[in-house]
Amino acid sequence: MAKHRIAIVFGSDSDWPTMEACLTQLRAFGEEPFIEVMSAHRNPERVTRGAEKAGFQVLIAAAGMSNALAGAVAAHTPLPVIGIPLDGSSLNGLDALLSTVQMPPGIPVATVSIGAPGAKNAALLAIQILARADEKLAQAYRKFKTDQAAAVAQKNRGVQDRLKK
Ligand code: RP5
Repeated sequence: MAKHRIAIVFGSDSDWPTMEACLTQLRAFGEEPFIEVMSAHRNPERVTRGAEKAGFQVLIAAAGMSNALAGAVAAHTPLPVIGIPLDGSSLNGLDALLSTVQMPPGIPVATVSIGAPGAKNAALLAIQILARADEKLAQAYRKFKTDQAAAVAQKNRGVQDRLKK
């Protein structure tokens, strides 16, 4: 098995506080991703490297402002690309959202929500993709869903108890 099945790239070290949520969620499933800061605009030559040859199965690309990174990565690989729009400007991530999601037909980028929730969901989506060919990971994901549902039930019990008082 390849050392890293998932690669995460993001546009700047200033994105790290948000992207840490992605790493934390992947590690919760025992996945250790490859990580690199690269920019579609500032060092575009890094974006064209052979991700498939490196053994990755899923790529996650995040940037703030104009998130050209996710689309540029998708243009250079047959691998599935998950794009995270980051909140890095006075437009509160709307600019990154539109530039991530509005891909021309033929170059899909699976776009998640803006910022930390999206960073977490990108990790979960990557796990779901890998889990299709990894039963152990699929079981872990089923447990994650069950635990999450139990947590909601617990929250509901708490609210119901407060209503009785
Ligand atoms: C984007 O521009 C980065 O992803 C970051 O969100 C934003 C600002 O980058 P820095 O100026 O902090 O390097 O490319």
